[in-house]
Amino acid sequence: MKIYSGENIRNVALVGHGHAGKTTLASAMLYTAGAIPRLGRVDDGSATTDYDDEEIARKMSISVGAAVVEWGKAGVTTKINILDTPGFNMFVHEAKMVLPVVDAAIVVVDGVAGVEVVTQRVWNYCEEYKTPRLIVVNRMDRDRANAERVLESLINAFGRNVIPIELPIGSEKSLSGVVDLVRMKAYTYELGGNGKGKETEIPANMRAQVQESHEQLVELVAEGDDKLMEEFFEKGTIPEEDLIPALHNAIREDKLFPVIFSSGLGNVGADRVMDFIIDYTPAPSEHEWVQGEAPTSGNGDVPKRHESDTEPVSLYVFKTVSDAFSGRISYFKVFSGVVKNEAAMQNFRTGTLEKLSHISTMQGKTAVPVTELHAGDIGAVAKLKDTLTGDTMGDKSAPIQYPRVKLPEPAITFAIEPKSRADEDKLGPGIHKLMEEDAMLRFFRDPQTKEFLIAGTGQQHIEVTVAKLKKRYHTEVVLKAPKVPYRETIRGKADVQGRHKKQTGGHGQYGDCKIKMEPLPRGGDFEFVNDIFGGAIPKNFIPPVEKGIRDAAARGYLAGFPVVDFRVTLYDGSYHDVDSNDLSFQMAGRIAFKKAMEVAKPTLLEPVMAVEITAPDEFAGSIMGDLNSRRGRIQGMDNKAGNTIVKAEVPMAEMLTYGVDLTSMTQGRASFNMEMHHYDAVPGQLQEKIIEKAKAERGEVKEEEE
Ligand SMILES: Nc1nc2c(ncn2[C@@H]2O[C@H](COP(=O)(O)OP(=O)(O)OP(=O)(O)O)[C@@H](O)[C@H]2O)c(=O)[nH]1
Ligand SMILES: [Mg+2]
Repeated sequence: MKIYSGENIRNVALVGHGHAGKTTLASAMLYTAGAIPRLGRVDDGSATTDYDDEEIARKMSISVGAAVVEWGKAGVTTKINILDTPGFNMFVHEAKMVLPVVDAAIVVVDGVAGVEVVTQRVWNYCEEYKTPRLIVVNRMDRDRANAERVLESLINAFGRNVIPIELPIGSEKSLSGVVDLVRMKAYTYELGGNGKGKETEIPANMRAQVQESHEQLVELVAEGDDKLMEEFFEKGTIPEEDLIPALHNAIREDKLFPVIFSSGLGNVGADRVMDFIIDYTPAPSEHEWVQGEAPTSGNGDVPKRHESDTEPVSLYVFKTVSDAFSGRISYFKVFSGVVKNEAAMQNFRTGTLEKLSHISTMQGKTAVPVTELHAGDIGAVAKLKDTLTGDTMGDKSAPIQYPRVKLPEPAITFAIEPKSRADEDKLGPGIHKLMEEDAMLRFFRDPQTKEFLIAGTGQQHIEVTVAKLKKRYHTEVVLKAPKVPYRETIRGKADVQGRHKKQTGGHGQYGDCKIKMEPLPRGGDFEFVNDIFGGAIPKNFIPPVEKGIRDAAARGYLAGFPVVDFRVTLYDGSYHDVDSNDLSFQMAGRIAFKKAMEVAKPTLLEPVMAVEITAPDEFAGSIMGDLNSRRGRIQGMDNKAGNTIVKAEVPMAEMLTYGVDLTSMTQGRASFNMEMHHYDAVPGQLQEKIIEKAKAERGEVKEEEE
């Protein structure tokens, strides 16, 4: 592969709703540019960017795939790095994770469905990152594909700055090409052909419409620019050589969002997508600078870099793959300087010096070796020692950390059990490898039940993880019902004495404490107040009392869940010169805690989730009704472009299978986001049931005698 520098590089992310055809469009670009010998298909597992076993099995993208084309235009070859992102709602955070490294997002929309739930979601991500957008209305060859209707849904959702710069010629099975509204030329294709458009005359029956659309475009572009406006008024039009740079600037500044049309599978218009990327999306060298996350030196200045070869070298790792054979592969963006093969660089998080042996450009799963990568380019390297996604590396003398992408907390938790002893040994290491490549995966042990827990974005996410564990690490597991992390607390007060006394030949044991217990507000956790005067308990025995209480609280009172949000005040006690020791006072603390719980009106708390559901308006009623039956509290409703957005707070216990239920209720046309919000008391009539169930589950773990 040739070496490219800033002005001849473009980095784009294909983003959008699941099934819009992003992966297929990537294949069409690769095939048309001659990077692959035939157009790879998602349906037979041959698409370049969906190469993982799970992606092939499920016929959908699960993580970001990288590909590259070298596309010649007007005698100059440009390297376009394409990052193909998943559109399924449980994996769409992958799209957010690459926005900081691309110069533009190609928002792919289905020619039949128009704007869908995830289209809106990725659009919001782009707003957050101020990512320039080019909209591709794809699958225009499908039955019922309709350019006009889709344009309307786009303008409805994203405003009147959405403007077509192409119109399709024909539609459905008779889709035969596109008209370029900037250059006023037509390009025709053979459906399923080599993808190279043939320049022809604009069809006579389209001329009036094309002229009108051209004028609308010119007017909108001129609107943002006084000089162009004058020119437009004088001449009634703007010449191509002024229009293209003006459009380029408006797109870079997020003032305009141009729309073009294609069929990835039919290979119509993919060449135009590449032309438009080169003409209209900014080159890395055009960005003013890239800012670091926080100061790295004592003077408090936040470091920043131009995306230029002459700056100190720095790169940002945006993706990690744990390959069972080649080990860890780190995908990175060079934000400044030139990265040479074999270079040594410092990881600014760990301080480790890493050697970048064999840098490459990724073509799907294939690493294409390169000798160097310049500022603005994207590449990959294998076998870094301890560099993870989100890390920044570079020249030791010029530290910087680029901002990491913020993601929500996982929404669903399962208990995970190894099938055999051998599986048990492999489980931890296997999952930890998977966590390196999957930012939304969590793995931990329940301190109460000692069970292994696995958390992720939803049921399918966890299922994919289980399948990867089996395939890559030959580890088999059983998933069990997700656990709700209940807590216990008190509603009343107590004033009790805890005395531990034992006389068994030789040294005895003696500890005695008096405590008051009272509730704290939610989130208050635990407070211990020492109110001992005059040495009723010697100083060194006070921490043991606290420890005894903490230990007992962690093991719960009602049903074995940790007790939280309470204050204990130790105010009196007594001791024995010979028999008192740490252990005796710990025991006294435990006894006092139990006695206090008996009278302080213990109760259960449950986690409540903040949920945001987006669905076509027609489902609003059934979604609200369903949330009511789940003890949900509606916090608000909003309407946007034919979608209803419902915000609610719902107990976690009622949401364990929500992803599956919502999918069947709406035929997969809704999406939701869920985050832990707060703890709230469990209604009285439910408490008994939960306590009984928890006790039954813990049956074999008998409390040790005290
Ligand atoms: N008719 C038609 N079908 C297409 C076109 N592009 C893709 N498809 C089909 O639509 C389905 C989804 O295509 P993908 O390329 O996997 O869509 P995607 O946007 O990558 O989907 P996710 O990875 O799940 O987000 C596949 O069955 C494709 O063969 C197209 O232009 N026309
Ligand atoms: Mg895909």
